[in-house]
Amino acid sequence: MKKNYQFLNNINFPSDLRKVSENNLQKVADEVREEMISAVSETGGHLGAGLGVVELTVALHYVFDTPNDKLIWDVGHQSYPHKILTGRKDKIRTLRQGDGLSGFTKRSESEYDPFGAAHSSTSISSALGIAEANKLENKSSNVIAVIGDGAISAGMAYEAMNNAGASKTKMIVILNDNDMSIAKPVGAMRTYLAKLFTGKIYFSLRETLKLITSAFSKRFSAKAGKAEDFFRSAVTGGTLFSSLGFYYAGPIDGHDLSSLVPILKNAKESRHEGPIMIHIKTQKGKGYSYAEKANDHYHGVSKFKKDSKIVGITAAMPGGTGMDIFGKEFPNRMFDVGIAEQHAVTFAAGLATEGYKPYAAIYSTFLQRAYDQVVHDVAIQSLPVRFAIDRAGLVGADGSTHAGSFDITYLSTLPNFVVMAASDEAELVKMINTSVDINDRPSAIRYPRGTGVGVDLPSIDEKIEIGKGRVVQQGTQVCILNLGTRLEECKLALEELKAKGVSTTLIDARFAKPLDEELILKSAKEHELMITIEEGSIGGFGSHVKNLLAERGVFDKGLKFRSMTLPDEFIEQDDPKKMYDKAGLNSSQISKKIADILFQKETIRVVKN
Ligand SMILES: Cc1ncc(C[n+]2csc(CCOP(=O)(O)OP(=O)(O)O)c2C)c(N)n1
Repeated sequence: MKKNYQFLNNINFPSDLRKVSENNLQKVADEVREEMISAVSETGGHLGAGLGVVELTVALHYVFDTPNDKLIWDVGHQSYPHKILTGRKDKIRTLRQGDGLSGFTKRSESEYDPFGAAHSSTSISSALGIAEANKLENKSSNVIAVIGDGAISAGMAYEAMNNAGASKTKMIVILNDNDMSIAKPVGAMRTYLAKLFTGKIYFSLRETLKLITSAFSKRFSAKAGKAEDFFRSAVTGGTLFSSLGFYYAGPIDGHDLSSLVPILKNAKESRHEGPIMIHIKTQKGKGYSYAEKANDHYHGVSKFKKDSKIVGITAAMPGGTGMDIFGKEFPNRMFDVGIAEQHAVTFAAGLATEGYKPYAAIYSTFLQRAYDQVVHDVAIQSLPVRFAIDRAGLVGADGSTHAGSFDITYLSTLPNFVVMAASDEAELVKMINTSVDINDRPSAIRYPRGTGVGVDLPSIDEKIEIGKGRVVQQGTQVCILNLGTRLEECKLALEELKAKGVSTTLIDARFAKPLDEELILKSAKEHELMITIEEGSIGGFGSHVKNLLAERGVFDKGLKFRSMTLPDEFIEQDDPKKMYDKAGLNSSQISKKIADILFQKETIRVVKN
């Protein structure tokens, strides 16, 4: 820590926090907020979400016996104050850096993170699992899930509430309602929560508190029977959650520790058998004027302008995917469906059946959640949904949970799919132009995070032939078959190899599916060594090429062949270049691998299991 704090200096763990008198908790919260702003100004990361839950974090650790009581943060992007209070304040300036703290919750990082996250809407399911395990073990510890109004819009949260509501298992869900997601949250749930908020009770807190307090007590419940139910819904609203089987209380001011602490104590001491939901209202970015005001920033280029059948779909990431720009121009043709990737895909499939040309812009990592929808609703029916797959490959500070490692593998294995990977921004434009005309089957274009290499962009009419790669440079000895943006590294490797007297062909494969069989087989015949390179896991492009060559008997004739993929491990957050170094996919590693094979420095290692 950079500063001397009156309270925070002496607080390393929640057990220290619990020694502070209740009157001083706001001062602790103020110090946590100050420390968090100062740390994030150095490290970058999610500022607004954490600032909104500072008081909640203090109250939760004050009231509950963490880590025995299990506290689960949905997504985990708001967990920086939690990290400060749970033994990690001295490392808080390493957030999202190589070897530093993760920007999300992580089991391996702390016993105060009982369930890791980064993708949204998993907290209620995991909390219920832990609560059921406690019940089986006759443990009385508490389980608390904190979920935002954005994250609760996802199907998985409802699946969990449906299950929890029907069970007689005690768990506490805190609904953190700040009327914000990354962008504005969307959908009927948002309207519903707003209605609860505008109900008369929010400002008559004392009264509400009294009623909730009595409603939680066994004595009151036993006596009051139906009257209790009546009071609860009359005063606190929340009929939807009540109907799902939750004991609903709120909304209450999530920045007011004098209401948070007693409500949480009540919930903790309640003998209520079944899930409890406490709905709090907070302000995202609280205490930092820039973050309070900050809107999602814009990036990306939209080229889908001419064709009125083109529609855009995003799952709560309009800014991150660039769909906001399309949406500004064509508001009735852009759909933000909320954090609901599964729904987004099947919704796009529905649009496709009616002759529309849906572009579902979803990060590679988040599309994982919708795999059955991709297979069952899109691929099997061969519907022309276009997947714009952002954040392909390693992503840097967000680490392994956000890496786009698997899409080549999970999409290229599906019949009917066209799978493209852009090697630079000009190629990306051509691929998007090409995809407009793919009307009989699904297609996907993957591209990484970040800026392009600075090449001129082609016109909107420039297209490529499906299943055709391009030769970037012709050589004689080695053939590099590259898929995606490692192309620049391959070009550097080429120079390094040239210096060693190796003549290399470089191919931009463009397609993982369908493969350019003609070019690949011809090149296999003409070179001594073929090597594939991709920013994806094992089982992707390289495997398909290998399979083709094996089936056509090319190896029988003695071709040397290797694949360079991401390694079979999850790579932790770091600077992207360093991550690719760890993955062994930078230029010097490519040229070394090739030279070692050609000059026979590789030995065959046999590993005993
Ligand atoms: C499956 C999935 N899709 C998208 C995201 C990207 N994402 C991270 S945080 C977030 C918004 C969460 O909103 P909310 O739950 O209201 O929390 P807040 O940030 O407002 O505290 C989104 C969409 C994600 N983490 N997981």
